[in-house]
Amino acid sequence: MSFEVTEGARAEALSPDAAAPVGTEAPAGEDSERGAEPRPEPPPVYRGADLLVEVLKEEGAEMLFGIPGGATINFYDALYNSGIPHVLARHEQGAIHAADGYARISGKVPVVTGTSGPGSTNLMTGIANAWFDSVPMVIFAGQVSTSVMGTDAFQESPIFSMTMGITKHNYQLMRGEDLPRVVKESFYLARTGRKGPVLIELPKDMTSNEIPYRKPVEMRLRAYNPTPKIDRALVEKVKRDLARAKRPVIVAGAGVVHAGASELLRAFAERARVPVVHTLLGLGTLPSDHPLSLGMGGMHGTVWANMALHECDFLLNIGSRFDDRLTGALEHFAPRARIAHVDIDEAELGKVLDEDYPIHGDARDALAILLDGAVDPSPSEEWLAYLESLRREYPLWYRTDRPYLQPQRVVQIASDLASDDVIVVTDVGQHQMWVAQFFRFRRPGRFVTSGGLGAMGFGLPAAIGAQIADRDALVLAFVGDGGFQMTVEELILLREYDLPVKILLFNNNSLGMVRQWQELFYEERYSATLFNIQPDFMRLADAYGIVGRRVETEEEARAVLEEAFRTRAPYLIEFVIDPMANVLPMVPPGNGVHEMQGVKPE
Ligand SMILES: Cc1ncc(C[n+]2csc(CCOP(=O)(O)OP(=O)(O)O)c2C)c(N)n1
Repeated sequence: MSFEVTEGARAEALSPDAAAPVGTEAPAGEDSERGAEPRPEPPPVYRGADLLVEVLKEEGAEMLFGIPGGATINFYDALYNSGIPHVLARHEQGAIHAADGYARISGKVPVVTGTSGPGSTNLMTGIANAWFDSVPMVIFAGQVSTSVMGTDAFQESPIFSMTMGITKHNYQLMRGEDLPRVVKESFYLARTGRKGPVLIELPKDMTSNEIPYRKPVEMRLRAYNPTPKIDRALVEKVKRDLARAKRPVIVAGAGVVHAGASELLRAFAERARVPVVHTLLGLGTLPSDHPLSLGMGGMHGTVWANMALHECDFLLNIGSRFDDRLTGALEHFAPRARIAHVDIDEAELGKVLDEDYPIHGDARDALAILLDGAVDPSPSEEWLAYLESLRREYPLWYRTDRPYLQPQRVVQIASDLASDDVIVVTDVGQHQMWVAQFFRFRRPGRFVTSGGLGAMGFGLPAAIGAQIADRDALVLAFVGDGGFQMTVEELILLREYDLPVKILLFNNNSLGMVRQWQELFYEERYSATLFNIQPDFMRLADAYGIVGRRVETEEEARAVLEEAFRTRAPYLIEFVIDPMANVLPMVPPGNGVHEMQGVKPE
């Protein structure tokens, strides 16, 4: 049998209504034919794979990403008529990063599948990525049948133990009757409390065996409390003490985005007159041009954000986990401040710092209490004026003395031309930091980047997932020439699913971020960071059937971006940038955040 997939044909297939409903009528129970005494109805019996699909539908699973194989073939067979759309990636890493981008933009829980052995191990980076950045997803890792598990059977890998440290929870499904409960618990765990990836190891016989299905009773997970009751008195104390502080600052992290609390954050910051430092994943929680937004803090933060962290006398951290990229050397971090920390995950409290006000709870609940009643503005006008003076004296800058296209300028132009609904995705490296520094974020939850893990190869597939989640948005994928080549195979999905992602490829012919460290801290010993030979990216675009443009000047940059933004087609735009451009300012490793270098042009 052969079939043809026309361009964009699968885009339609991505709509949940496109396919026929699943035909999973349970076989009639044998007992029903005897018909004598009235007995309780026996539960319907399903093939495991059909039951799995049934439960996925009950959970509202709307999107699957993956690649099939022997261990998951029954599952895929059951999916055939299920109506649940499936994105066929070209590498499992691509599938899971796409699911990650989809989850961040849609707010839903995608499903990811990989077959046993290599299919599952290929998912590992994406699982760790979702874990670090608290992204919800349910992962089915195929496994060999229970009868041969532990014998090093073909394509067996110990995925359950391998993923123990990088999942919110994981299950090894060994009994068919547990399947519905385990799947339902997985969705529940993934989407509640601190969100995250939940993995189910799925031996092949779990999908081929017949399984009776009794609807699981209500979710009862001992020792799991996803909605902690916040300590109101403590939050009110924070409010009082913050109002008395002379140099207060708020740190806004991803927890604000996850809680959908950006509006509340903004209202509170404005009423209390407190400036806000953003973590990388907290960018956008206030618009970048809001007068109280200090931009990003930390290793590549702004001077005024970092000095605010260093000189504050009261620091209210909402939904950030005090990552070392934010804090710099801990002994210098906010040395004179009383510190309040709101986190949905109790394990984060006291993990890095001994906080004065550890508050276990949701960012939204905390901000609602802070906003309740009158909010006294803190006496911080002098403090705000001081930070403003730093902003004027040490603005973000880039070199203008070199005959090359400066990447920061490209980010600025793209930011200026973009519409407000823009979704910004990045890969990992220098370009990621240039975007964090120079892009003007307008709305919360529209910045998709690999924060905690820093996984190169994330950008392109995550942009694919983001565009699937919001088909009308302008999606920009900023990638470096190194990371782009790690998941470049997913380019074909742009055409297959009709996704008009604009890829902004920053070509500096190097693994730029590592090269920068070698330049600054290893006496310019460029060990294995310079690319001697590169593919022809324009021919690559051609091979994948998307528009390719090569750009070397600012004028070309503007013209090509204008063209790309008004065209509903995927673009690969290669910016040939200054190979020696660096991300500055920089807090050298081991320093406090106030000890930055490169704060001004030399
Ligand atoms: C999978 C992976 N391998 C290695 C690294 C280490 N690393 C961090 S940034 C970077 C360089 C990235 O180069 P490129 O993608 O070209 O982006 P640029 O820094 O030049 O913007 C490397 C190798 C990483 N973060 N992830």
